[in-house]
Amino acid sequence: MRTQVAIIGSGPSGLLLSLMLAKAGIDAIIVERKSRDYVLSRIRAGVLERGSVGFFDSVGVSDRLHAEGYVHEGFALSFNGHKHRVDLQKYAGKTVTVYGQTEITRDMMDARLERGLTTIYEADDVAIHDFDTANPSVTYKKDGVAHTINCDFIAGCDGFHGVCRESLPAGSYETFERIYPFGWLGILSRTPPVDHELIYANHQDGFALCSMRSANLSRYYVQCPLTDTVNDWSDNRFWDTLRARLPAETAESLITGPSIEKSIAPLRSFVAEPLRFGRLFMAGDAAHIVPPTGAKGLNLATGDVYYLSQALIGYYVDKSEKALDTYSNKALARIWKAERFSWYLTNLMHTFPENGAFGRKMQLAELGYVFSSDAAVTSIAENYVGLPY
Ligand code: FAS
Ligand code: PHB
Repeated sequence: MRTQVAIIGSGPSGLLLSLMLAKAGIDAIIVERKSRDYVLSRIRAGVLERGSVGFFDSVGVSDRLHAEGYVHEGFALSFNGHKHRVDLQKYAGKTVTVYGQTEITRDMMDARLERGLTTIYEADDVAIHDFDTANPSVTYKKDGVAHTINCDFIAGCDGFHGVCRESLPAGSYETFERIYPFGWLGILSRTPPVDHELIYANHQDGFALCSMRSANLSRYYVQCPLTDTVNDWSDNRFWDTLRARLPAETAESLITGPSIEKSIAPLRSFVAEPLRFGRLFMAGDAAHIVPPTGAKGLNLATGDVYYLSQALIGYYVDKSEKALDTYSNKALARIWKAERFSWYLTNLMHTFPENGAFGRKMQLAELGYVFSSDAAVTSIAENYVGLPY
């Protein structure tokens, strides 16, 4: 097989990149190790920046997003028993859209199918080769049969545990990492959301987040020890813990129900630099991870893919390698700003017993300052809606 761009991974990064390239007439094949259904079974992000929505608009996959997504003009941070709203429209002049990653992934998969674009699902032993030459290739096995894809470029969109980063020569990249000493226990429940907007709760017992997917599908999270497993958390224990961390008025209106999904995700900040290795370009979680506190993971991935698609279009359409040469630095400049915001909000909203009583006082002082200063709340708002590309 031959294609112009071989994309490893059928998550949001790989799917959006392939659609942006197809729109420019550039051929790409996606190689995905899991099945379509498995990819769609993963419950992940929930908030889309205006910029991400614009990218989905640009490749014609946003009809359901606009029909079923929720446009939010603000969100709340709660602390000391009270909610404090961050007015995104007032302080950043933009909104965000609540629409599950699962749904936009489904929309992009369906669009690729309708447009006759090739995805190899359930590909085993995926490997990348000769990306330091002008003739890279990807090999894989499908139903036990070996295949090779010859290509001009490889896009590493295979997430944090993918094959691309582990295929890089030792010493060819540098990593920067912060692993947080807790996880997020998340549940889905077929219950009406407790509020019309998201609530991020700072509480002495731990962080909590109230989010949603639809008028009758809620997504909730509580900070939990990394040593916990979902078996340690009955639904009743989850609901009691969530209630205890919310302002009383909110806790009283919480409607609970059986969990239909329950999982614990570890939190880390991670960046691998650079993003380019000859004809291999890294994008999305394959290159960086943010703690979900700032709702940046998926939105950073779309930003990378926008820059990378523009660079590849520059190569094929304008016969220029200039944007390929600047891709890594350009994407990293935006990545690090999102890493900072996600790290900042994670440190502000979670309990860190190791920081002691003084650390707790600093959190509450920072929160008090944020809601007494237009400059401070503007900073949070403009980062939450997404910084310019
Ligand atoms: P993905 O990890 O989504 O996709 C990579 C794809 O590559 C996968 O389909 C994988 O199967 C495939 N792959 C891996 N290795 C391969 C190989 N060797 N060969 C072929 N294919 C391979 N972000 C938020 O904004 N909010 C959240 O609440 C949030 N929650 C998250 C919870 C969890 C448990 C995780 C892991 C992430 C969460 N994220 C969240 C971040 C998440 O949304 C990512 O930012 C987003 O999925 C990034 O998309 P991709 O870069 O496409 O990576
Ligand atoms: C979610 O709805 O899953 C969600 C929303 C906002 C976040 C993280 C997760 O910051």
